[in-house]
Amino acid sequence: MRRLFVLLAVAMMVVGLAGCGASQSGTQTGGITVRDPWVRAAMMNMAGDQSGAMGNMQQGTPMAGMGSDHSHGNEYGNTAVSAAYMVLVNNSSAADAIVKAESDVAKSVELHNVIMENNVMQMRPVEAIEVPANGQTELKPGGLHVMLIGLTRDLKEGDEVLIKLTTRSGKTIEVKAPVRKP
Ligand SMILES: [Cu+2]
Repeated sequence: MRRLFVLLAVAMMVVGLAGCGASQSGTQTGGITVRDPWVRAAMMNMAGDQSGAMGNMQQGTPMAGMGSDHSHGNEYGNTAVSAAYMVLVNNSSAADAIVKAESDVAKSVELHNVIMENNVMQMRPVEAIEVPANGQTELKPGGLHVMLIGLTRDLKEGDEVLIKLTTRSGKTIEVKAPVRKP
């Protein structure tokens, strides 16, 4: 009887160690993790609103808007837009990248960067957001961001937005990002 207990205890230790080893190698090859995600608060346009005032308001004032990714009302017209920001951390020794983003709060989700062209800040879709080996990439206002185009609901301060990221290495990362005012 006593021998059985000893055997059981040994068996459990072995299983425990094996489990531990498995999860350790899992994080080593795990690549990208996300830190400090947040989404810019924004309101949906009201259906049938002809004035465009709502559209302008959500761009945030003042419109001079250096540092705002969304000072280009013409590009998306009255389509309500927002953006998600975060720090992508790569703890592995292999470079990786985010190649796709999805969320149910927007009809379309794109990876964007902000560039200067003719002294005007403009957003451009990018195919991937690179994250160097053992390094990090910051998504922040005025730079790289996850663009949410055609909001399906209001994004109010305190809400939580679920964003699904896909890495080039084939992993899916689920991010819960709180909504904040910039
Ligand atoms: Cu953008």
